[in-house]
Amino acid sequence: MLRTSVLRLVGRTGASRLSVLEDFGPRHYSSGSLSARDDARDARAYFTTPIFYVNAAPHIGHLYSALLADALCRHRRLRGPSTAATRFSTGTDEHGLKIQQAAATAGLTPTELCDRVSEHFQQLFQEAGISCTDFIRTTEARHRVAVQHFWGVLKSRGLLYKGVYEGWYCASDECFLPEAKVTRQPGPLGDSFPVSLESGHPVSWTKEENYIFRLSQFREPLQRWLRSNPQAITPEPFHHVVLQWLDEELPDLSVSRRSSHLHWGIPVPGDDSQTIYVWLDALVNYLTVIGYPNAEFKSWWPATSHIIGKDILKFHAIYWPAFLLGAGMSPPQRICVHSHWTVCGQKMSKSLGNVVDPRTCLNRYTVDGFRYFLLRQGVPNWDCDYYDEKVVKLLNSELADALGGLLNRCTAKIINPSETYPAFCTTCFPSEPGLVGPSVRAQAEDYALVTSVATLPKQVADHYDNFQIYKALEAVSSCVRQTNGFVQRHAPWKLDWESPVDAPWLGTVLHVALECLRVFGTLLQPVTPSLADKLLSRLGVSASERNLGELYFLPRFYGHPCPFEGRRLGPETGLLFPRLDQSRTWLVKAHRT
Ligand code: ME8
Repeated sequence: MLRTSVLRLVGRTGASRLSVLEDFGPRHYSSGSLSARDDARDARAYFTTPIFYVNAAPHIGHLYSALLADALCRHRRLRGPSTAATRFSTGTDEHGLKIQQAAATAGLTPTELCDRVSEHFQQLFQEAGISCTDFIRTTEARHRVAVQHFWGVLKSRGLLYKGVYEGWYCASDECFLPEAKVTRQPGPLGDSFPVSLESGHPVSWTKEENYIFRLSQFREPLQRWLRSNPQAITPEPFHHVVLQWLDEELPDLSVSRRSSHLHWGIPVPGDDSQTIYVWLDALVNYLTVIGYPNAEFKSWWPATSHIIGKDILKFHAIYWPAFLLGAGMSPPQRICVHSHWTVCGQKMSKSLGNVVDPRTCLNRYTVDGFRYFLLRQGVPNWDCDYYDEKVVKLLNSELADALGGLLNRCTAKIINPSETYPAFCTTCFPSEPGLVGPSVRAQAEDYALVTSVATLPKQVADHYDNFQIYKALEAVSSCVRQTNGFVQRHAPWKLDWESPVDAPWLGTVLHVALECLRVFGTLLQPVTPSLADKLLSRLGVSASERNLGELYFLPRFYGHPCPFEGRRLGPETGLLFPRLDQSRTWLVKAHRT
C-alpha cells in the first residue's frame, strides 16, 4: 500500500520538475529580455535557507546562505508579475541538546538564549537586505502543531516503532553516527576521546529506548526519485554523492530522545517521556511556514528550492525526502547545495577564534559591497577562503573602477554636457556589420560588444537557474570590461560636440555605453539592490522600467524606438562606489603559504 503511493508521488514529482529557461525567444526584437512564456511556467516558487542554530552568533557562512537565497528570489521576482508569487523563508532552529547545553553553559534559560540569538539573526538579515517573506522560530506554537501533526501522519502510516537505539551521538552536529564514522582524538593530558570523523566534534555513547523511523524502506524510492530528477540536487557532484550514499545500507533512524535527557524540544504526541529528534523537528519548519497542516500549504509544496550548506546534505537529501514520502508527500523540487567559507584555509570556529563577524564586514565594505563580494567569490562546488585584501581588491577593481568609472565616463558633464541619453545614429553604427562608408564608425569589436550585452540577460538567467550566481556576476563583469574597452577605443573625450562629423558618433558611443550600463544595473539588482538603484536612477530609468521582462537592449540598433533617447539623466549623486582604503587594518590578513 505504502509502496504504491510512494511510486505515484515520485512520478508526479518527475513531471513537475523546476524548469530551466531553455527556450529564450525575443518577444519583439532581437534583444536579451526574458519571454512571458518563461515567466508563466512556474508560477509559484518557495525558497528556503536552513534555519540556523542559536548556540552562537551568526557568521559570514550563515549570511552567505541567506544571500544566495535572496539573490535567487529577487532575480525571480524581477522576471515579471507572474513570477511575483514567491515566498522566501529563513529562521532559527532553537530546540535540541546543543541549545540546551549552550544555554546551561551561558548561565541562561534556553528561552533567554533563543530570544537573544534569534534577534541577532533577524537584525543581521534586515541590515543585509535579505528580502525574506517569513522568519520562523521553531519554538513558535504554530511549529509545534505542525511537527506533532507530521509525527501523527508518520505514526498512522506504520512508519514509527519503538526500539532500543545504541550507538554514538554527536550533540554539536545533532546526529547519530555509526562506529566507522568515529575516531579518537588525543586529549590535553595524553588521554583520548571519541570524535566525529567528519566534523571533529566530540561524540558520546548512548543507549536508550526511542521511537525509530523505518528509513530503510526508503532506499529504493529515494534512488528512483534522484535518478528520475537529475537536477533535484545541484550542483551535480552533490547529487552524485547522495546516490553513492544510497548504494550502502540505509539503517532505520532514531527520531526521539528520552525527555529526561533532552527536555528542550517538542514532546512526542501521547508520550511525554520522549522528545522529538531535533532534525525531524527542524526539517518540518519548511512546511510550518506555508501553513501545514492546513490545506493552504499545498499551493506552495513542492515548488521548493532548499538552499543549504554541504554539511547538512544528508539531512536534506535523505532524511527529509524520506520523511515526506513516508507522510505521502512529494520530495522538495530542488536542493541547492553550496560549499563553505574558510578563513586562512581553516574552518571557522569559535574555539579557533577565527569567526568573521558579518556585521563588521557590512559596515566596513557597505551592504552592497559585501553582498557583491560573497556572491561573486563564493563558488557552490568548492570551499572559498576569506581574507580582507581579497574584498578590497575585488570591490575596488569591479565596482569602484570598472563599473563606477564607466558610469562616470558617460555621465560626467565634461563629456555629456547636456546630461541626457544622447541619440543613436544608425549610419554611424549600422545594424549590419561589415558595411563601409564615410559615416560608418563602428568596428568589428563593437558588434561583438552588442552581441555580448544582448545575450547577457539570458546568460545570467541560465546561471541563476543553474545555481551559479557567481558565474552570472562574472558574465556581467566581463561585459563591463568589454564596454570600458569600447569607450576607451573610441575615446569620446577626444570627440567634439560642436563638430557635425563627430557629434553623431559621440552621441552614439555614449548611447551604447549607457544602454550597456542600463542592462548591467538591471541585472545587478538581485545582488546589489542599492547600488543598482543608484545607477539606474542616475540613468533616469524609472521603477517600472527595471524588470527583466522589459529589458530590451539597444532597440535603436534593431530599428525600434528607444524610450530613453533624449531623456534627461537623473540627478548626480556622487561616486557610484567609493574606492576602499587599502591601508586599513585588516580583520583577517591574507594567508600566504
Ligand atoms: O545545521 N560557510 O544549523 P547551523 C558557508 N540548524 N555556509 C555556512 C558555513 C560556512 N563556513 N557555516 C555554516 C544547522 N553555514 C541546522 C539546520 S535546517 C532544517 C537545520 C551555513 O547553524 C550553511 O548553510 O549549523 C550550513 O548548512 C548552515 O549554515 C548550518 O547552520
